[in-house]
Amino acid sequence: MYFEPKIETMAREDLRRLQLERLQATLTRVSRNVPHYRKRFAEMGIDPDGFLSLDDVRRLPFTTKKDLRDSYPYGLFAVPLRDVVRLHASSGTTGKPTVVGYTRNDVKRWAGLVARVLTAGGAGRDDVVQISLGYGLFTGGIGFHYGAEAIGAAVIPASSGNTRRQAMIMEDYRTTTLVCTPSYALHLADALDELDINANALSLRHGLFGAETWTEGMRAKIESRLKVTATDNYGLSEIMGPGVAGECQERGGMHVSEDHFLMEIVDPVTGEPVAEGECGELVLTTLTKEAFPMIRFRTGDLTRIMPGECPCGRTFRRIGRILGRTDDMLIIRGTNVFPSQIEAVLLEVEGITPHYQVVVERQGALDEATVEVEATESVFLDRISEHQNLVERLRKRLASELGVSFRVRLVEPKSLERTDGKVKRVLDRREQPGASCPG
Ligand code: DLL
Repeated sequence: MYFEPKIETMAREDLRRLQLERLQATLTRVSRNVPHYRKRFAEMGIDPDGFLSLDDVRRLPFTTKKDLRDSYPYGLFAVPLRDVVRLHASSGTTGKPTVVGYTRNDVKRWAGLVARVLTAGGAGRDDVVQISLGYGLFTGGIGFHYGAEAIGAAVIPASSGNTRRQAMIMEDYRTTTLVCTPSYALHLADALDELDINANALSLRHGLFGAETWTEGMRAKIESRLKVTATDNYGLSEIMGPGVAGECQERGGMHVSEDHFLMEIVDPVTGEPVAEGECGELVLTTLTKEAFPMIRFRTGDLTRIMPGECPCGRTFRRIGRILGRTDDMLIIRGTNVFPSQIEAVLLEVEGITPHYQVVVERQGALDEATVEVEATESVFLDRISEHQNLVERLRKRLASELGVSFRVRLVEPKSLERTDGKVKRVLDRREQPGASCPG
């Protein structure tokens, strides 16, 4: 099922033509209306009318989080505030968050793009969609809400938190589609167990998850505990919010709505394009945004373009699972480690949850990394000697599988700090390390 069949299956050459037209219009607009881009284009001798091929995008300057922070709050807006109908902000765990704006047209297009990923994820007008993502400045809740209304589903704006109540709602309202972060999906599964609600007796069929990194192991766990097909969904507030890319039922990567976003994968260090299919940093240019257009935004997210065509018939290319963030890769005593590799190990050990955080510090000349992981309720109530056994087992397992010795600390269930439902995976208290892809 497609939300917009003609567009989602359009021929690649038609798509490229459309992208070029839209890129030209965007460049003209930003050079006219956004002083930051006008200045950068002038410095680099870029004439927006001289763009005749999509490959020319490489001549354009990158936009970084620093550019956004320097323009806080409204400096990069391309329309006057009177044309803005909505403001959101990035979660911004460090420093000032980023404020993003939407015109009436932007809000409408956004709903359409989220409607596409919801449809791809299996939802339709007969569904009861429970949105258990935070409503507020975070784009997750409201973003999915408008998309779910656009497909005509019955929407439950549950927001995040009050998990036991959510589990009851899920049973009583006969929710068929759940939208939340993957870690919250597991919390909901725990709450169902606590309430003695059998997932088999629920009406759940599909789950759309995203907003944080997760692994195939976590997908398998969610699918078996909640009895859903679990699809991955990607987006970021700087570009729009959810709806930038989402998996279809094939679950082989997330289709990027390329008619609205131009994607590149670059080497995070040199900024040069990587070879076809290789992992690198995702860079996005918006092609239709009115209030907050972005030129070559460095997302910081590491992924790759999946090879081949998708059997679902969509012609939009797919990106693979987000493998980590350029700023989350750890180099512990010379070995590169990504949080997702740690998560894969945690999933195999009984008594702990996959909710964790890695704290890295420099002790003298050496790096010390501590994995803080939330224990399950029952383990947390156990005797201290049991904790020590578990910590020791986990430490050995991490050392043998990742080649790095971590300290391990068990913490109380649900105690790691969450922003918009997401745990910040890495707290690096050293100077910032460089970044590259895993493996
Ligand atoms: O997290 C938007 C969103 C909401 C996407 C709900 C999907 C579902 P931000 O708060 O601006 O926006 O955070 C964006 O979250 O740069 C990634 O690092 C991470 N992220 C988003 N989706 C995924 C995903 C929303 N599917 C940042 N897998 C991005 C891994 C993700 N990381």
